[in-house]
Amino acid sequence: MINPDTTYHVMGLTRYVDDRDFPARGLHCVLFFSPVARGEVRGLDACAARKVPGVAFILTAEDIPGENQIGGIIEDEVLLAGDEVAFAGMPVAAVYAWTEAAAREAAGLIKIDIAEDTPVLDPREAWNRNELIAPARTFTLGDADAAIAAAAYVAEGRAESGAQEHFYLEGQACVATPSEEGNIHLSSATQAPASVQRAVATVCGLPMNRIEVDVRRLGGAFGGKEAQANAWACFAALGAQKSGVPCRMVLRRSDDMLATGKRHPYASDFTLALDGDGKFLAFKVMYYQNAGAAADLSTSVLERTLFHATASYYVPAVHATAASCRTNITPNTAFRGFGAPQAMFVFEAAIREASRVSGISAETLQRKNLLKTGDTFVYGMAAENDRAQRCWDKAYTCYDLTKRMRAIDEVRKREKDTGKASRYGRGYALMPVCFGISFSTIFLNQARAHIHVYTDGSVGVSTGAVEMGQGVNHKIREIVAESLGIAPGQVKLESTNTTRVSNTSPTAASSATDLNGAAALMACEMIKARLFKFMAGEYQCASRDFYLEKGGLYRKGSACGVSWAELVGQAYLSRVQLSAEAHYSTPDLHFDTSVGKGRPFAYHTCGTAYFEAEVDRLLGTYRIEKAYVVHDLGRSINPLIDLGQVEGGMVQGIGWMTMEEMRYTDTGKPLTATGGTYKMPDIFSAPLEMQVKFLADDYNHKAVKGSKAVGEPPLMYGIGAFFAIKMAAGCENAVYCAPMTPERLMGQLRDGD
Ligand code: MTE
Ligand code: QUE
Ligand code: MOS
Repeated sequence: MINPDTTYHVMGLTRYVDDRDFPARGLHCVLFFSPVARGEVRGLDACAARKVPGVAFILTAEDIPGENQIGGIIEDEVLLAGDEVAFAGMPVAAVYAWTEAAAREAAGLIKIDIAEDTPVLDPREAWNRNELIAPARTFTLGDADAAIAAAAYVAEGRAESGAQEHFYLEGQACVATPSEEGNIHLSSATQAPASVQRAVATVCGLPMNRIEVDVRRLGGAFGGKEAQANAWACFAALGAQKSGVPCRMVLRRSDDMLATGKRHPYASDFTLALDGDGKFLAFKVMYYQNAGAAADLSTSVLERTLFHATASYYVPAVHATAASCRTNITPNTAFRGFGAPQAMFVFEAAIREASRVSGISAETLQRKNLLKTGDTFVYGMAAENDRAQRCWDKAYTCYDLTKRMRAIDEVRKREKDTGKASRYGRGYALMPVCFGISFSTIFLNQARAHIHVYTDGSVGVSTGAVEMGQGVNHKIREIVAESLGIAPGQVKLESTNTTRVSNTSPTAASSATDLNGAAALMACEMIKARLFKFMAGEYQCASRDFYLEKGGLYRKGSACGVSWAELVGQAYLSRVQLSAEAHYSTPDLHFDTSVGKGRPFAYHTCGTAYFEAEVDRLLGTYRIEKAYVVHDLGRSINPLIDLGQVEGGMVQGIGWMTMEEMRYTDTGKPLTATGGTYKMPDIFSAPLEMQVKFLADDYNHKAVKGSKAVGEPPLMYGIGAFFAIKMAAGCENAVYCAPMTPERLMGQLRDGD
């Protein structure tokens, strides 16, 4: 079943926010950003800028009619800087002009006088100065210190992972159109229309019912448009509100990369204790999260880090502490995996360190401690099945892993014995993933769907889900089509619109199909119940005897000779309601933040990846040769879409671990905030051979139609690439610093000489 969206993308017919015609009588907004990472603003000179022909007006903090506040979880983020700047790239003034070129020219003429302060860039330094977004949090299980004291082996070390730019192909964008009554319609590239609605209402000083946010689709988001689409929508709305004409705010790539947050870099200290057989006894960890200059979603990201502290393994005693540290870089934000990848990297580093200390191979330690049914996580929930182990074992049999690894081991041993290392080295790594599905913020686990059946039998579906390339629209289309027994082509997925479906959660946490698909299915059931009741009256029989299939009505195994369109037409003439709205909320979720225990996830998505890498030890360059995956998807709604998610997520994870690097000067100015200086993974950096197999025959009772969420978990497979490269290079040291760029690898290879 081919996703029709894909066809439009390939043909170049898909229209994103900035592809629609924008009226000549409309304003373009370009921002003036702080050139300095930290300091006090002494003066702003916009005289020359105002004189540029075509400039309509320039707004600064004091011109905001509502509140100058866009913080979501914590109200600590201003839209426009006032007396202080907190990161290079912080918006200071918004220029509105009749052409984008005029606005950009004017923004370039603005002068700012800042008393520069020394920025804090390192999260450990922020911690030492007690510059925190919120108090540190600790999750515990058992007595970690006692277990460490009694252990046969204790591995201690540090691990660091870097930032990651979302690099959605469609940049941040919003077009705001005012109406004569002072209402504002926004066409926004956001994962969170309700959040844009709330932010715009706050900044414009209007009630939420006057703001309509519409989202057709996004050209990629990956978490980067979850909280951070709000600011740009606010700038467009402010322009429209003040001028009464449409206003367009589209960030060019370099402004987007300068001003938007990335994946949070983390620095961590870990201790992993084992018994003589390699069973994990205790894990102690401290995470220093580089939150940037404002909270954004950092505290929620941090919580997901704590939830995934022990990754896919059972550890009976855990002490995990985490702090969101305030630094002078862009506020970091959601990125596929939402804090879990950072935690899993630390744990995998701890396993390699434990392997060095104990002499037991990493994959022996991994398999020995992999989660099995009944094992408790640090948050008190127990593993409900053995699918983590089944994926691991299936990877071994499907891909003949033992043989592959022994072949590489033999070469390595020969090199060691003879003392002659060849220029090219090979290595491998296994990477299991177990990712909790649901928003850990319980109230967000809700969704609504609104379905209209039109009198010709065609169907329109509105939900809170935002299509960003992950295929949620097509999955919901298939759910609805199957429920109504009609062809997917008869089902239209409407834009995501706050006026049609309100108070929606962001499309995030991999849960859009789980939540919105379930709501859509419920709405279908409501309409079907009414249709069957109506037909039961006509046929003088029980409504439960009916079902819909192949475009028609069936009763007790035989066709009634009434097509779907005829059924709908008759029901309409008899005044049967043909629309329904349903609300779904994930059952049985609870979490007590005061003790850090509960059931925050409906279920877990698991799998195992195996990587082989080859390193050129002279140049420090490498290739990921093989990536073999066994992934548990329950009963997939659309295996082709899910395969795309697994492959795409994994390659994105490999990029994060191996090549993507954000660098700053000592004064906090980004050095890599352009497409030309930031190295992105591309088709040449994808594994030369990629195979993905699904764990068959597993109906997941915790999600719609037995499926499992797929969006984020595969990204974490990419962590395996780091360790495969490390092994291939022969760098058996205690340095666990990602990304493993060729420069860094070359440095390590030279130091080893
Ligand atoms: N896939 C594509 N093509 N583009 C995206 O932006 N975002 C990812 C993932 N897959 C993304 C993607 C992220 S971060 C999430 S949370 C999920 O999709 C969100 O969609 P879902 O809940 O429908 O899986
Ligand atoms: C996973 C997620 C999110 C999350 C929790 C998860 C997420 C998100 C939020 C969130 C939390 C509090 C808020 C809010 C959003 O929590 O994406 O607006 O007030 O946005 O476990 O992906
Ligand atoms: Mo995804 S990081 O939850 O948008």
